[in-house]
Amino acid sequence: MIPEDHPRAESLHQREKLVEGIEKGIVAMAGLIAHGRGETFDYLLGEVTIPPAREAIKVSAAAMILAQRPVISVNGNTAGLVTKELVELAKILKAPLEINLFHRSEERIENIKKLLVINGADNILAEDTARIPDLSSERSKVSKEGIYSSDVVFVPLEDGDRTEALRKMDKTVIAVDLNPLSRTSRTASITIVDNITRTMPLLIEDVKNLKDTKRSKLEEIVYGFDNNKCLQETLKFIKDRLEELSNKNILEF
Ligand code: PTJ
Repeated sequence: MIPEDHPRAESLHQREKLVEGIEKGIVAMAGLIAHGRGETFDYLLGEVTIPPAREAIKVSAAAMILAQRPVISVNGNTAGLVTKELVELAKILKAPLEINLFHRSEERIENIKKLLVINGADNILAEDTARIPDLSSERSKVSKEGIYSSDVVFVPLEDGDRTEALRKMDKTVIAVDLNPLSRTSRTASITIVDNITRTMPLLIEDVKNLKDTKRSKLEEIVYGFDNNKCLQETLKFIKDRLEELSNKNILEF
């Protein structure tokens, strides 16, 4: 039991969800290591959604609304951390949830599918009916109706290889990654440098708010975005924050 008044209660809850996810055969063992890396970067951000990420979330919402065939890619960590939110986003966008695992196993795919169904999902893809070209990992196995023929793919906690391969297929790739230096962050079309647990509610809110906005206005939002600039601003935010903290008494952090 985590005491609610524990100063790091939220972070501990996330760890607990992932450990439970391992026990239920949803999260891969490597998912714990990936989460630990994410936590480190989250400390540098101050565990808040910083302005460049907030902008990238709004741009992502606009891009997903404009999409002809948006797809939400689900892996073990996202299924373990933000199940309900993934299902809600899929419903508002009328988009499929495609289970696509790096450490692929039929058993884990089935467990994730069941979890999504229990949480109300009615459009789940997990078939291995097409291949992403130029990608040797298990993640190249995708559904022909889903990721393969999508125009916009939402890929939280992704590996760089697939992001690059999806970009080569001319898709708009939206990544959520706490590490602004990862290859995923650098190769995605839109990178949200934020914790997936904070991003999902904001993304859902933005999709709801922008859903009835004119296409020309949404296009303006998307085409005005520069991912390189967004990552530069993120690094500058971290640099300025560390500089500010380095002049403070450590007990005031
Ligand atoms: O379930 P599977 O088999 O598909 O495997 C999922 C993982 C996450 C294990 C797999 O995709 C993987 O190994 O990913 P990587 O290459 O370690 O990349 C994960 C990235 O996500 C890292 O750059 C982390 O910093 C970042 N990350 C981890 N936790 C979070 C996060 N980003 C946002 N929110 C988080 N909670």
